[in-house]
Amino acid sequence: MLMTLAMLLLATPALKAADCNMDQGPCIKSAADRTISFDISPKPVKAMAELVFSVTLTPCTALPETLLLDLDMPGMMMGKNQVILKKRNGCTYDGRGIIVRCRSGRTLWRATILSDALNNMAFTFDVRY
Ligand SMILES: [Cu+2]
Repeated sequence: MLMTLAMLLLATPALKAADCNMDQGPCIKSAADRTISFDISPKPVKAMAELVFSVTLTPCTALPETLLLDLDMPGMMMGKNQVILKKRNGCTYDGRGIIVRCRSGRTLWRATILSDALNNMAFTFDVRY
C-alpha cells in the first residue's frame, strides 16, 4: 500500500510541491543565458483577487514588447487563463489577471511564460483562499 502510494507520488508531476514561494518575494530562475525574475502582487497571493504578474529579464534584448503568461494547475483542466504582459520600463513586463478558486481545494498553480526564447519557463506556486 505504502509502496504503491510512493510510486504514485513519484509518477504524478501534478502532486509536486511548489518551486516558488510568492509570498516571500520574486522567484528567480535562469534560461537561455537570461535571468528571469517572476513576481505576483499583492501579497499574500490569493485566488479571486486582481493580481499583477510581473517578469523581469536580464538581459531583455531581442525579445518582443509583450509576453504571454499562461496560468494553469499542474494535472488539472482549469480552463484557459492567459495574461498579456507588456514591457513597461527597463526590462520589466507586467499585466493583470485573476486566479480562480479550484473546486478540488488544491492550491498549486503554474505560470508559464509562452516564449521559445525563454524555454517556456514555468513557475509553480501556492495561492491562498
Ligand atoms: Cu483546479
